[in-house]
Amino acid sequence: MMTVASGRLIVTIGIIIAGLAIRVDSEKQWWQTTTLYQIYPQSFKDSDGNGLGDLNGITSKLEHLNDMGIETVWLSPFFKSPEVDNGYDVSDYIDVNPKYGTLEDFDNLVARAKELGIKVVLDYVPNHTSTEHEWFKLSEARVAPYTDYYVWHEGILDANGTRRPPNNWLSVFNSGSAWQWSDKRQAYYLHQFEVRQADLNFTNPDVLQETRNILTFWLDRGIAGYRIDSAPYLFEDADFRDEPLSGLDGYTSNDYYYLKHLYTKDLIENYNVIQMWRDHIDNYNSKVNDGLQRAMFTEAYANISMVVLYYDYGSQIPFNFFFIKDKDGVNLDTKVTASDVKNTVDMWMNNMPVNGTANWVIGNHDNSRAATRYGTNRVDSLNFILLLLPGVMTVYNGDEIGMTDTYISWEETQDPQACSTDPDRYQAFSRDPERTPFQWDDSTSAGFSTNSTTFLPVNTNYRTLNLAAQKAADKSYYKNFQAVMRLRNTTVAKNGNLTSFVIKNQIFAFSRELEGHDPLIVVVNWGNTSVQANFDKLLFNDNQRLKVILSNVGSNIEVGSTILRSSITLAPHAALVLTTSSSGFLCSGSMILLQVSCLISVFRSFFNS
Ligand SMILES: *[C@@H]1O[C@H](CO)[C@@H](O)[C@H](O)[C@H]1NC(C)=O
Ligand SMILES: *[C@@H]1O[C@H](CO)[C@@H](O)[C@H](O)[C@H]1NC(C)=O
Ligand SMILES: *[C@@H]1O[C@H](CO)[C@@H](O)[C@H](O)[C@H]1NC(C)=O
Ligand SMILES: *[C@@H]1O[C@H](CO)[C@@H](O)[C@H](O)[C@H]1NC(C)=O
Ligand SMILES: *[C@@H]1O[C@H](CO)[C@@H](O)[C@H](O)[C@H]1NC(C)=O
Ligand SMILES: *[C@@H]1O[C@H](CO)[C@@H](O)[C@H](O)[C@H]1NC(C)=O
Ligand SMILES: *[C@@H]1O[C@H](CO)[C@@H](O)[C@H](O)[C@H]1NC(C)=O
Ligand SMILES: *[C@@H]1O[C@H](CO)[C@@H](O)[C@H](O)[C@H]1NC(C)=O
Ligand SMILES: CC(=O)N[C@H]1CO[C@H](CO)[C@@H](O)[C@@H]1O
Ligand SMILES: [Ca+2]
Ligand SMILES: [Ca+2]
Repeated sequence: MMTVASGRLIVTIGIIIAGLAIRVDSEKQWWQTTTLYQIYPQSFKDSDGNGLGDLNGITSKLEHLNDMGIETVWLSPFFKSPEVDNGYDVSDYIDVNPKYGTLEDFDNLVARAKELGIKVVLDYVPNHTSTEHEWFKLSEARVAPYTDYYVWHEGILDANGTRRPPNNWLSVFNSGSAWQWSDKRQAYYLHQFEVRQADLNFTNPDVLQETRNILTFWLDRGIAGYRIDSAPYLFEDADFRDEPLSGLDGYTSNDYYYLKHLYTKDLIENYNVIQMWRDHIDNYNSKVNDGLQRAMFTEAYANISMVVLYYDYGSQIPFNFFFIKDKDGVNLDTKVTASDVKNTVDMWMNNMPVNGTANWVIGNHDNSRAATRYGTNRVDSLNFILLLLPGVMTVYNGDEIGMTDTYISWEETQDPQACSTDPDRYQAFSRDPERTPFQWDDSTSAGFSTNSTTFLPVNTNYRTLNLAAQKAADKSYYKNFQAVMRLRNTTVAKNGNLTSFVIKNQIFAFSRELEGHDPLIVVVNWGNTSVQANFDKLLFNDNQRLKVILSNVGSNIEVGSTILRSSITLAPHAALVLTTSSSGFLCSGSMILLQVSCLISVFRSFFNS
């Protein structure tokens, strides 16, 4: 008996060692498998007690990324800006807003990130500058070469002598006309966003050269790539044609969605500029030739064909927002079904070009938090699914602990997109609820700041919902997040094929398989009733026993247990990650401690059998 057991044990350990040995580094580039962690500088960590997050605060917390297993950080804008739109109105692209620190602080951040093995990706906001930018002031004064840096138009003179804007274009921020009169220049300038965010003239070669200089400036300071903001809004119709009415209900004539944006969004010319920036970054890579492939991610809220088209114009990762808004622009929320989830995955996989890298986004600074939209009982489901699908995942700071939207009163509201509306409607437009301080622990201001007043209020749930509490708990969203990140760092998660199913209308399940590796299987009950199902049709080996690698918070299914594939009962909102091997994945953690606890569990299973 003892001899048989130890014989099996030696074989098992042999398999574990072989398993580790064949896990060679994949051929893929870092940007094809990375997890992008989005930090919103205002909200992450305040280092000097003024109630606002800053660069030194971020530097002081970079180890949190290591703790999560994340190797790429994307920083939202911290550039010089009068901050009418939280930094998305840049007045100097190559300097740091004193509110967030200095260029030296930025260099320290990059140096610390390098020590920790973290790549830094920056936000580039090309669609407009602040009207306080030097270029704008010079352009307004018609000083060469800045005269044509922006989209100027003298407007139309009516027979009775009144001047009006050249057309009916509306601002994205629901504040009416997208044109603003300048007395100084005696002309209108275009602002697709806030009135103090003037659109640049992208047909002007001098402007294009400026954009390349900006990219070079930060590449020289050690960054690994860019996330390009608002790609669809660069160009507008050269003939300034009026846009037709959208016919959508519930919008007044000042609201952006009152019109159908045929001439101000998604113009094909935008794509050529994206290609130009990609070429610029590639040239930079060739020139520096240090083995790092700097990359470009692009933001475009558009329909699937317009989004995947960015792949053909050099964007390595055009963000996939279809887990936020469906193809009709409607937010995905608690009402989502297993079929909706499968269709969302399939739509991307089927439309992406063959050389494309898939990617998934579940939250960001512009949308209600994932835990609020989908319900807090779906936090683990979303993380298991999205972190184990092929390709790149973007995680918005705070989503790793399941932070929820914060109620912000009309008086406290800061987002210009909401301030331009009224006390009855602002909540539908405000992006403040997802921008409140990160909840580190249960101390003053959730450990975000020593100041008890912060730029936006801390969510009142911070005493129980915070990182420290989730680290201390036996099981938590955060611990599951860490564990799924470890699984994500395996060859099968990076290179395995994908097969997905809807079972009994309410289960979404998929497998990732690769010859010579244990498969990964994700099973999620998307419904609110308990369900029993047979998983035989999941395409992988015919092993009848499945090992539970992860289960959702509150699950009655224990990690490490074995369940029968032919009959699995899933509680409402249950989420599991499974494999067919008896021990492989449980032993795949890179930390010695894990290996030890794993061997103990292997021992246990032998003495139990
Ligand atoms: C605390 O933060 C508020 C803004 O949130 C600021 O007005 C105040 O000056 C800060 N206090 C200190 C001591 O910096
Ligand atoms: C990923 O796994 C490799 C070994 O395969 C290890 O060297 C590396 O540290 C892991 N990365 C993370 C972020 O855990
Ligand atoms: C001038 O004429 C336009 C129509 O051409 C009209 O909309 C506008 O109200 C008129 N303005 C004045 C001051 O009469
Ligand atoms: C944009 O700049 C070009 C010159 O480079 C100029 O010909 C064109 O008129 C400008 N467009 C606008 C709308 O100002
Ligand atoms: C996507 O948008 C483009 C440009 O707005 C439009 O021409 C095209 O018909 C749309 N395609 C789909 C599938 O909606
Ligand atoms: C994919 O291939 C097409 C056609 O060869 C090319 O234009 C495009 O740049 C490639 N995409 C990426 C992301 O490299
Ligand atoms: C996925 O890979 C596994 C293992 O290599 C293979 O058995 C299976 O047929 C593949 N499935 C698909 C859909 O290609
Ligand atoms: C359960 O889901 C169904 C179908 O989506 C829905 O109609 C029902 O209201 C939900 N019940 C509860 C208690 O959430
Ligand atoms: C899609 C979108 O609106 N993106 C950004 C474009 O710029 C505005 C104004 O600066 C930002 O608020 C948006 O997030
Ligand atoms: Ca600060
Ligand atoms: Ca524009």
